[in-house]
Amino acid sequence: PLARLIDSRSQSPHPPHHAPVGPFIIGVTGGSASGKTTVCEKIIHGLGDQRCVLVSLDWFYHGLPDGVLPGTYNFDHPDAFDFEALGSTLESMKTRQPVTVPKYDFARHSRVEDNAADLDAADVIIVEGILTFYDPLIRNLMHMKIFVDEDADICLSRRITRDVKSRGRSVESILAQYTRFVKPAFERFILPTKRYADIVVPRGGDNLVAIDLIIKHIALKIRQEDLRKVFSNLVVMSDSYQS
Ligand code: UZR
Ligand code: MG
Repeated sequence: PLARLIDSRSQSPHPPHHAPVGPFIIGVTGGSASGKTTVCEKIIHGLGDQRCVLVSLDWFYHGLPDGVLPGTYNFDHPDAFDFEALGSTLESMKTRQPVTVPKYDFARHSRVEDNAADLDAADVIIVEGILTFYDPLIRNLMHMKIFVDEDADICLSRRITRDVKSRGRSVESILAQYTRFVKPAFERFILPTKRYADIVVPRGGDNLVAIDLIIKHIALKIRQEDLRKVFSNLVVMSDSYQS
């Protein structure tokens, strides 16, 4: 039995140290205007910016189909998003390749291809949006999942202020869209994905304790990977020395 114990211990549960190390992928979701973007910005700021990149699900809207009026199209339904494009973007980023991502214009309800942006390889990737936990393939790429939980009245009042100021909306159109699409879709598609969360953050960007804990955890993971890289380089060096 002792021999078996030693034997099973010598079989490392980790992949061989020569294997390339992928970035740490974090998913952040929650209702519209729940504070997702703020939580992400605070995490990135806390990590010291350079090694972290934010990918927004908003960039992957298909956009308003031709001939459809903005007030009649459901932007909160999973079909409104190009999950396939997001998935292949993340797959490339996983292997540390630089990628080009589309940008989205909320005032025109369309992608602005000419305005596409390049993202460099990063150690930490944060994927943020209302339905980032919805697609199983994308969800399974994530190492840590955060659900930002905020009361509906706070989300709505924040959304009115934000969308009037920076997305070119009228209060009437925001309220009409809210009752027709945003609230039902939250209950039907977003809230059920809360069960996939590792961490639920109430009070969004104001919850500095939760944000601090998250930052510390990510920083620890990055440090572990750094050590693993140093270690595997040493092993490669000593391998080549022996041969
Ligand atoms: P966040 N949205 C628009 O209003 N117009 C568009 O062209 C595309 C999206 C809204 C969308 C959703 N819904 O609730 C919100 N509506 O953007 C998601 N109605 O963005 O997570 O930043 O709130
Ligand atoms: Mg946002």
